[in-house]
Amino acid sequence: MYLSKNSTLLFAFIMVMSFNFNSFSQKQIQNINGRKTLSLNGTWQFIIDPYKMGYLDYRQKPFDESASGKGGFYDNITNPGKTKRAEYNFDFEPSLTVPGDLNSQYEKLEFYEGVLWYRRNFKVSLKEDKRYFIHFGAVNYESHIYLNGKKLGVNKGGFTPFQFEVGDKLVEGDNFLVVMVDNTRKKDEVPTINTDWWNYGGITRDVNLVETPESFINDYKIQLATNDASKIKGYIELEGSVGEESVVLQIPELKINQSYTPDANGKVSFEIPVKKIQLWNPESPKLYEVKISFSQDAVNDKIGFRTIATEGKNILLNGESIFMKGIAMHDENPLIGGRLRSEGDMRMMLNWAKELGCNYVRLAHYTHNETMLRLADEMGLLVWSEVPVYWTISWENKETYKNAENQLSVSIERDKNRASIIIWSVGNETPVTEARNVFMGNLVDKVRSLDDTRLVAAALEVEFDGYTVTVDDTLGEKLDLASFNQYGGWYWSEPKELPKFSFDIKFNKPVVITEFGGGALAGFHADDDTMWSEEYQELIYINQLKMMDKIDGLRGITPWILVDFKSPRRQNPVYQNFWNRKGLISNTGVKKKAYFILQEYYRNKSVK
Ligand code: GCB
Repeated sequence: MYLSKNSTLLFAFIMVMSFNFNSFSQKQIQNINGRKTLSLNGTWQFIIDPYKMGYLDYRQKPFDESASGKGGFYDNITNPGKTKRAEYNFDFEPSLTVPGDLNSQYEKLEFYEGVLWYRRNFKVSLKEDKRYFIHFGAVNYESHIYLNGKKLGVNKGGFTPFQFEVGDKLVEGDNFLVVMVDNTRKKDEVPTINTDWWNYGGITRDVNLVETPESFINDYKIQLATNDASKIKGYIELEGSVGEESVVLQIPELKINQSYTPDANGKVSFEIPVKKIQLWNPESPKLYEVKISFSQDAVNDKIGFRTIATEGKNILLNGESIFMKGIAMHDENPLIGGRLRSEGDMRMMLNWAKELGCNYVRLAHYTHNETMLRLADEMGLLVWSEVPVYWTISWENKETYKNAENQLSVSIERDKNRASIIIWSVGNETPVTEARNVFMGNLVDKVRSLDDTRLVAAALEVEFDGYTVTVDDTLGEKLDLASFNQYGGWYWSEPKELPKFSFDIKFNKPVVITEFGGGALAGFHADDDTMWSEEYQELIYINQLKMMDKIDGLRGITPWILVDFKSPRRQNPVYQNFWNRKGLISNTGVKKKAYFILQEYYRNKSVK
């Protein structure tokens, strides 16, 4: 085929656009850990590239947008050995452990925000009748993926999974996977440049090579019908050509064993009446073994069944009003100052929450690891799940919206079978403007179109006038909860003034306080008038809890926050040293005085 210069450029352009498109919209395989996988976790060589020389030529033009898609440094990295003038060589470079952010693994990377290349060699033995996918649990923030020197695509968004089908690019025996990751903060991205958490970059979650049959079970949703415990409702989607075969759904303990014939698109939808079902709840988090199969493929899952709804000022879990004893947390292991890496790390966090007396956690401010949600299912913790629409997003920018919507949709797609998740949050502390109302209002509509079995909320802000705190953000009208952050005793007023405050909440909805708290350095003791002392934080908790108990319709709280967490905004050299000290537990695992105040409150608080 002859290509003119223009058509070559056009071709290159289409290739680049299609990379973006692919990674932004490719449907995820449900339940990756239930599939046949080769883990690509472990040791990856890395090259720091602060000038992005592996990607941009000396005129700042991306090599992969040039007509040939080739260039010296780029080739050296993505396809080593192809050029003589080698200024990069993975073989002699140190390594990073995957999963794990890059900042916590080397001192010189602690503050790094920029481009870094990863490489991992692996061996496969290919089977004729199989399909192969490379699946990333999350890479922060923008990543370009290359397999054996060929570009698979680009992904944006640091907390959600993505995948590529790679059968045509894998070779028998030795293969190598290269990832360019860039965690540079940018104004129009999600999140934007300004956050109060560490911008941990890199391949932070699992990488897997997934092997499936030619036709396979791609996706399924198996949950109770909306607020109706008398039937299980859902769908199964097959990928590939399946013809007239039947798909079998089994939940042995419920004596469910149903066969369905998929429609022309490989989809079956069902509603199955159930009588004696043990509903999932925090006291008894019953999970049922679920098996889906057809002639070529089978997958198992553990799924809990519960309903969630609101009625006036009540939150009804399985039809009964509940008080949610919660705590907020980041996806960070305080003991290393880095992202949570293993199931053990995640259990430590959730065990701390259980010990505090919680039945509920707010997983702030972005999508957490899938394993975290599976543990919450198993341990009996209700979950608030959020997307990083945080503070000042570029509300007017259409690409920013698309990106936020994509992160939200992928998160719902991944976690829709988790009984623990009862609330999808579309953002945190966003300033009220017309453009923001449209942006976030559209996100609310999007959630409702994808999942009508859960509540939709956002952490709103309050206004205060004298001793009155008002909640009347118009976005609240579209939400299921009157949910907001308030920092009485810390950012406004002194802890001892708290008893004078009262709330004016304009919505007849359940009130959920998504944040309150204050900072304390563990081990620093003084009187309760001295900021940063454990006693000051303790008084905030004593007075906040008394104040909030007077709120009509208070149905849950998630104080900020379970453990101290790293933040570049928190620089006080005596008390903070780059840690936000609002934790009830320190970064060395020491429980502060306020921890025991909240624990006592939860012990005495009825869940009804
Ligand atoms: C907030 C934010 C949270 C911050 C916290 C603080 O309102 O939602 O991300 O870390 O305040 O410590 O100021």
